Amino acid sequence: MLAELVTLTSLDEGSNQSFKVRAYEKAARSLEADGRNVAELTGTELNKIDGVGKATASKILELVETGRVAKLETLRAEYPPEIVALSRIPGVGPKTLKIMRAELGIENVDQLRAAIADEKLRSLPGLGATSEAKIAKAIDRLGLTGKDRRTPIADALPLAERLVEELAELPEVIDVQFCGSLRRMSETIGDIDITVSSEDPPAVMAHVLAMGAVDDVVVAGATKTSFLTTTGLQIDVRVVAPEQFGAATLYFTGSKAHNIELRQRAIDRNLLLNEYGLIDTSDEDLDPAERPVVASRTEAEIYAALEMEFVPPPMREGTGEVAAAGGDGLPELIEREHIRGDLHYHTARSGDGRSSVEDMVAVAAAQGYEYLAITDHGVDLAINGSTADEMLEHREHIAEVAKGYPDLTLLWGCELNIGGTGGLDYDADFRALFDYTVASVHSHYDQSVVKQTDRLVAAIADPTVHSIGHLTGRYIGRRPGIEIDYDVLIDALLAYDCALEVNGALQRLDAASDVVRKAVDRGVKLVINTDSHHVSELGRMEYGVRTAQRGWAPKDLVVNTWDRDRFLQWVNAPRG
Ligand code: DGT
Ligand code: CA
Ligand code: CA
Ligand code: ZN
Repeated sequence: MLAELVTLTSLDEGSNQSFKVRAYEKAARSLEADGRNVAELTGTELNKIDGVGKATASKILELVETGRVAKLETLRAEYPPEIVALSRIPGVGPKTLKIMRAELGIENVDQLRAAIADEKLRSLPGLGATSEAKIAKAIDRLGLTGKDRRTPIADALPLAERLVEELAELPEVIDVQFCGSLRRMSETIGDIDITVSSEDPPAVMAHVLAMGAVDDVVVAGATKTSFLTTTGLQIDVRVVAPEQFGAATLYFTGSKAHNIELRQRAIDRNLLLNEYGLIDTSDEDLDPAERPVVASRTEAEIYAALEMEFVPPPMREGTGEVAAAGGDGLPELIEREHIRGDLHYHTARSGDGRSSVEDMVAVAAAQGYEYLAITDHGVDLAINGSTADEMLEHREHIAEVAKGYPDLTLLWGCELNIGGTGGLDYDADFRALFDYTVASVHSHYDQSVVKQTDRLVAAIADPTVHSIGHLTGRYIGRRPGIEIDYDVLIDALLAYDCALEVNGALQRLDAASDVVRKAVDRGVKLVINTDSHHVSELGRMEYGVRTAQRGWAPKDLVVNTWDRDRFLQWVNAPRG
């Protein structure tokens, strides 16, 4: 609720820095840090939380008591999903959007495109031909056209996980799985597909219609319900019989290309594959309803019956995985349980870090990690970075905390900032003191491919750099990130034995899976990290692993699957 208020109030006030917007943001953080169940707090208790004002507290009470918030409803009516989508286009801030709406009547992406084509945007106050061209390019790169509007995975996956959890608790539900592009870990999602197995579909459907996420119902059938959330995202829920669950999840996970190849493989074996099962069609005299079902209960049984290895969902894109799984075999793929440490990890030492060293190390140790690199921001990152003296003090602090964890190797690291032309923080001698570094881009997103590639190569070639973090600096669906010549990049990573990060933050998933696959083909080392800034963010490791799977990453190329000795040998090897 608060996140939505932040978005819509920014649009309403024409600024994301207004007093109200910042108050909502601050309240959201305070409530998260507080940790108690917000729905169980009284008004007095809410007011007592530092950072939660009266107005916010009363909205929370209103939501808990009535399930709605009047102010939010008013804002939603005024700023429908199409307008919110417009505001996510780089270059279209809340202020610009307000002017575009008032002066040109632009209410959606198609109308914005038309205005750009007519060169009308450049005549608005504060805009010009350059910003017009920049917005046009951003629209193209983000694929934001008309009904193809897609939702960033960061907005869809947490919601799907919550819905699946809620459905799993129903006594009538035997099994439940989100499928479709979301299960394949696509970066953007058209709609969410949820498959439920139950003997009592009407009971499940009745519950679905009563769920809090439902805004508008599109289809309310006996075994399928489609609805829209308040943000305009469509969710399809289908209920199937328990013995058909595997066939249904396989079908609805797709991709379409993967399914087509599987069906062909079935036909070659006198079998028929559909959403109900894998069926033996060899006896042509049998009535179709009587044909024997070879497999249908689990996906694993179906793959086995097709004489294939199980294909992990992120790989199911019809790009060679069916041939590999049915032939020479898939690579020994990275799995979450192979991960032995996190190597991009912030603490309150960073301006944007929100948990103490003690707390961050405690949750990492609870994951069973063998090693951990604490990589707070270097001095060049305005506001968030630390001076050399602060970093030296931080080293003592980390060493002190390390005494409590004899089985965990704590590395004093740094997230170096790659400057516009490839420069890094501090001087080379100081950088060399760090046990481990990750270097990443946080600014200068609008340079040419050549300049961006050069700056990355300069960082990779630096002897104090172990890895490159969140490669492009993108925020999926919001900021495209830098453009890179990948062949040159990969050559440099190989030449300097530098690892490429797969950042598990859902807004980033950077390097992207297609880049990971290119790197893997050439044998580039990878590292999968959470880039955590708070104790609640360790679950990102799972998303990073799934993104790496989507890029066909084998376990052995991922340096943070290596045992401590092998890992430290790589870290301490001379480079540059
Ligand atoms: P999305 O929602 O656009 O991000 O992408 P998907 O892959 O989730 O596609 P969606 O929601 O239209 O359908 C879910 C899955 O259902 C899809 O991945 C495969 C399966 N499916 C849907 N339509 C067809 C079809 O015409 N043929 C085949 N073979 N499979 C289909
Ligand atoms: Ca879908
Ligand atoms: Ca669908
Ligand atoms: Zn960073």
